[in-house]
Amino acid sequence: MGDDPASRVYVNNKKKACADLGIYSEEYALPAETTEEELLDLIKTLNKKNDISGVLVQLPLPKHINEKTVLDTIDPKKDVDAFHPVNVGKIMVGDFDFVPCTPAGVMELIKESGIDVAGKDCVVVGRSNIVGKPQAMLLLHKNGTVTICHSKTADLAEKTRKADILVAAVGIPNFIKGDMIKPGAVVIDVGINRVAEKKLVGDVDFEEAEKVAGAITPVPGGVGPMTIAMLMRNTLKAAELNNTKGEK
Ligand code: L34
Repeated sequence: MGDDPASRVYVNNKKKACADLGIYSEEYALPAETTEEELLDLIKTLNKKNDISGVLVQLPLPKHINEKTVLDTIDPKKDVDAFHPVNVGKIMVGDFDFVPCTPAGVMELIKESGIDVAGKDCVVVGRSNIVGKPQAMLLLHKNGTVTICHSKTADLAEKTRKADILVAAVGIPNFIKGDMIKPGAVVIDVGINRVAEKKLVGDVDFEEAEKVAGAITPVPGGVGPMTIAMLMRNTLKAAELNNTKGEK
């Protein structure tokens, strides 16, 4: 909803991933002036539609829309973002169908790189409901020792320097400098900051960090594409859960 240029790019990437995989998708690009009631009505319609397995409302939403009300309206069984409180609670308990796409993508990168989280000091910088909090929980489920840092954290660098696995999700360009990283650490950059017309940078100062880190993700081409891959996985899961493939 609205005309956020970054959202336009992300949603296009999601539609393309669906098309590439043969997943049917519908897009509703609502104008910024749409009322909350109209948006909620559309979600309720899609909740009921049998040929739709997953519903995702791309964030951010315009200011006059209550984000929480919107996310609460999505049927938890179709909630491929895992933002509904029911799914958030399931993640906390460790028994979940859907995993939020960005933190899930980070976990997949770690796993596919052959990195064992168990016993490692994991530091997550950022505490958003969408990334930081669920990220910490997923690392904890893999037996990491997890610290969540945020804007009020005292002596942040002292904490990040202890991290074997460092996840940066603050939304500040080049925030994590080389001297905040433990030599050999795994550094995962969730940030996508537009600093100039077509220039994207992460939350990690890549040039400095790559000299210190043992493994590091780039921006673009790191966590972003993984977010989309995990959305596809959640959508497949949703199709299985909802049995919306026409089978009885
Ligand atoms: N509801 N809102 C909802 N679910 C989400 O999972 C998201 N997110 C975040 C923003 N709002 C959301 C995304 O989809 C961030 N995000 C996202 C998705 C895709 C990419 C980045 C963020 C992506 O494709 N990144 C490319 C570069 C794209 C570009 O050129 O801007 C990359 O290589 O990082």
